[in-house]
Amino acid sequence: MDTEIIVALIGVCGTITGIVITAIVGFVQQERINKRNRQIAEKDNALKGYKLPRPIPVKDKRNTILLIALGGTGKTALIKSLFQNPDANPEQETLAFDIYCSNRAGHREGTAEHPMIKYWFRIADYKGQNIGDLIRAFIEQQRNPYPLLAYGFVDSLIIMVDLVPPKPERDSPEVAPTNGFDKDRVNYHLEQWNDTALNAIFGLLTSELKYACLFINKIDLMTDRSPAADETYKNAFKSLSERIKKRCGKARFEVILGSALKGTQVNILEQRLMEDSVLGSGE
Ligand SMILES: Nc1nc2c(ncn2[C@@H]2O[C@H](COP(=O)(O)OP(=O)(O)OP(=O)(O)O)[C@@H](O)[C@H]2O)c(=O)[nH]1
Ligand SMILES: [Mg+2]
Repeated sequence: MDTEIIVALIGVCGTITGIVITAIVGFVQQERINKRNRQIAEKDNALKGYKLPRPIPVKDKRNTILLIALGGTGKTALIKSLFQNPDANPEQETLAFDIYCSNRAGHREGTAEHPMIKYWFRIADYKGQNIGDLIRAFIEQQRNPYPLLAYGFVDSLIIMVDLVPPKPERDSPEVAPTNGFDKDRVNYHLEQWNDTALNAIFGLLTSELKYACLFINKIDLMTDRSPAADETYKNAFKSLSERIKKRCGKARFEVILGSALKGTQVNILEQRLMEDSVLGSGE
């Protein structure tokens, strides 16, 4: 064979080998980069899981609610009434709160012209008497992947008070209806939900809060339900409602006079919770 042809063939072979080696090196490098990116994305997702609430489908709506009240005010009765389930059981029990989960079908934006969607309610029933326990349990929650009560994702706050103290023992006779509220009980709520306590509660919330409510319970025990009497019940808690309102920022705030046991005005609360739900992001 001609020397020139041999040289040319060697040259072509060299070029092809060079191209193949470059392609292999490029491929290996790209694979390394892809692997690294995958690892970063996995880590990111894992970290997100520590910050985001449990995912729900994009077309559904969610409302995560913090419910706080002194012992015997009627929190558990309210949850049962809201969920229309006498046996509502908490999905998660913690030191300071039980978290109840419930789904409800309803019109989007709350009115009939909108299509039906699924609402996901999660209610944390604060069972402690000590706000320190509440804060500790809230922080503990954040250590769970996809916490049920994720910081930055509490949409609603219900502070519940009552007009009459609970019966002293579970088997004591039912409290009878009365003409006028119990001043000592009202003062006890006002003392307990002072500025310091409210600051601690609102410290757990962010500007994501959409709705806050002061639910004045046990209205069924008031024999006088004239508009003037209703006004006096609301006025008894005026200083507390003002303290809450001033901390609400852009969130809607209202006072509801109702009865968790009889279901009075619970439908209004439920309507608000649907209206102030947020769309799922399918995280
Ligand atoms: N008459 C009347 N009684 C109520 C109402 N809501 C709750 N109760 C009664 O008040 C008592 C306490 O109610 P719960 O729902 O257990 O109160 P709670 O806030 O969950 O109490 P703890 O779990 O001890 O913190 C029970 O005997 C209820 O039947 C109400 O609207 N009207
Ligand atoms: Mg309870």
